[in-house]
Amino acid sequence: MKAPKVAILMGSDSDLPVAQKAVETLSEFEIPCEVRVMSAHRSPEKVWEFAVNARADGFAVIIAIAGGAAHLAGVVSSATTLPVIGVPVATSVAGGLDSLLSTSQMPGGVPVLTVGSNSGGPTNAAVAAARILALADEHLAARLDAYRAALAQSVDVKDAKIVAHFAKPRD
Ligand code: RP5
Repeated sequence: MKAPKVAILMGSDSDLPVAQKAVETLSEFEIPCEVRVMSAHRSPEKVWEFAVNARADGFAVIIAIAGGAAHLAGVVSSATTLPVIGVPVATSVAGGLDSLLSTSQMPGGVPVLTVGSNSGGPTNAAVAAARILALADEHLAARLDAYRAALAQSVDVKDAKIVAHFAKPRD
């Protein structure tokens, strides 16, 4: 059986810097992904066709990245039963509040699991996708344990530096 893939959909190629972070995190976990551009407004037929066929095409999780009137994740979720993770792209409107609300405020029964529009958003989308896949993959679950331990260690390193800094004798 082929490894399940994660789809990373962007509403526009201007979302690429955000998508790139999700791609990097997925590759840390060696999770195969496919990155595509399709727009809920500019190419709705393409979005629908992709979402309707996504499960049969071997995708297990869909990450949808869009900004402004960010309806991509919601439209995808309406056409599939796969888990859909929405990444709102930061905009000039209150830091991306438009994207956040239009991604997250879905009607009951059509979920979009929404991450933040901050720099951690795309990373968290990828880690969340890894956690979903790890439900049926012990090796991936072990990688997630190691990832979590590495996060804690990175905080310890920062803590040690700060402690050393303030322990210096002052003039
Ligand atoms: C959304 O509109 C895209 O996801 C992007 O975040 C935003 C702007 O798109 P472009 O005008 O840069 O193509 O659909």
